[in-house]
Amino acid sequence: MTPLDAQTAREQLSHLPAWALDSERGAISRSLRFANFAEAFGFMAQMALVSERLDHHPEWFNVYNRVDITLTTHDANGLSERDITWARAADGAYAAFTR
Ligand code: H2B
Repeated sequence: MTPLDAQTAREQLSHLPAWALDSERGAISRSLRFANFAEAFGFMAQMALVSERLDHHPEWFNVYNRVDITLTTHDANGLSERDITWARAADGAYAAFTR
């Protein structure tokens, strides 16, 4: 898989302002907060199905109502279009939850 070039990555990320870029690693990350554990885990269950559909999987950490997410494409050794697609889907899913 081909990684995004730096300019394309920056352009794509301008539409994902909540995500922070680690350009050294070629990864983006975002921390989400939910009302409680059930909501956090509901989000994760929803995004687990999306991950299977996209064949793209997050690095994530959950404690109670918090989900920390890092996206990178292991096959590209950096950021790819799939990370952008996943981040967009996550932003959409998260918008449906109340904090
Ligand atoms: N997820 C992520 N984040 N990066 C990958 O390179 C990747 C993946 N590769 N999910 C997929 C699965 C690959 O291992 C399978 C075989 O398609």
